[in-house]
Amino acid sequence: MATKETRAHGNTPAKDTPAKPAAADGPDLPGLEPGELKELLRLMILARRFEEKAAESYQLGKIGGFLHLYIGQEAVAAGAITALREDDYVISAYRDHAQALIRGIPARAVMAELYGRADGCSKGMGGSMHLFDRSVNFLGGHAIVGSHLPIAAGVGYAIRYRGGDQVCLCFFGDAAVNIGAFHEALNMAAKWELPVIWIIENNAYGMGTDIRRSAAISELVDRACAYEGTASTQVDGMDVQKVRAAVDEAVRIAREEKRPSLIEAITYRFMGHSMADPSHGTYRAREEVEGWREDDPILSLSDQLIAADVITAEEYEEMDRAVIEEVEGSAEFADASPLPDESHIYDLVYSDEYPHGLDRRDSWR
Ligand SMILES: Cc1ncc(C[n+]2csc(CCOP(=O)(O)OP(=O)(O)O)c2C)c(N)n1
Ligand SMILES: [Mg+2]
Repeated sequence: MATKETRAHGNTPAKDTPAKPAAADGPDLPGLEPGELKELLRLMILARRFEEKAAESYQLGKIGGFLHLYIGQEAVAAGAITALREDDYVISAYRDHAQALIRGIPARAVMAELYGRADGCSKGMGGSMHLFDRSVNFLGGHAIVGSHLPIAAGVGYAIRYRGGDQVCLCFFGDAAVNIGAFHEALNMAAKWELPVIWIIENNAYGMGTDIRRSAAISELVDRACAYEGTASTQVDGMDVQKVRAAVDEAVRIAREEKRPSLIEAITYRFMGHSMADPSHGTYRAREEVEGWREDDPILSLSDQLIAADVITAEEYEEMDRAVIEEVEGSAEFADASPLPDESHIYDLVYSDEYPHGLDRRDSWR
């Protein structure tokens, strides 16, 4: 059963919990302005309310395919993405709704994508796992575990090749650290000194498998030691300010020292692996989930901000109401959006122009 005791960074033996790192391990809190703290809170509420609506729409049969909710993990995306500049890049695995919203894809474009509609950010052809929007440098949404890590290294290489100082923030789950592409990507990023920030969202499970049953290492962050020059830190992923502090520092390292970082955020998903999976009762106990729910990142921050007079309880409720309105509007928008035209089904699969005078191999169509 999970407890939530803290653990120090290092080679501590595996415990029977996905435990949280000690506060003293991370950098100091970032000292954010009240406006920035409120915005962090609003972004996490947006992600939460959006996914609650998406779950409802899924149950009504309006969303097909898989739907992986991020509920519980919001502090990781909010803390990390707000540390970036507009010209930086974000790339993610399939649990990508919060990252897309926080990066700035409008809720209605994300919801329409979940509904498979033409006004979705991927024109209704990608769905939940393939959100994409070049205008905000959000490069997906990738369904194959670990597949986007080499792409992130490629983005880092392109930044360096062009002499820029942007960074690429790459999110992935704990199970991805056992995939070959993880090692290939971290190796090249270290060797070529690429400005990539790798973020392991350690929610303790890959589908129904406890990470301690599949990883031959107890602290996932220690994987970084195999790739010299890669900075590394483990952070409490239920605390948005700590995540922000860790990513602020990684961004500095990427821009100034031109080095990659590996951050392990210890977090937890409150829902099942996907909508097809119960939240507890099979591979994890109800008490474990309830224990982590006590650390809800949204309630923790709102309590803290109300206690510190940064926000009043009324302002918090008003913020929540405004977000719910936005989310409801996004579902109405998605409902009204048309299905993509079938004639465009191959448009985004193959390039229209093949290099070197080659014929399109799909010319039989
Ligand atoms: C290469 C590959 N193998 C298997 C799968 C099936 N699969 C989908 S999600 C998943 C678990 C991944 O867990 P983790 O990386 O911890 O991410 P989380 O779902 O916890 O966010 C697996 C095995 C896949 N998508 N890709
Ligand atoms: Mg996981």
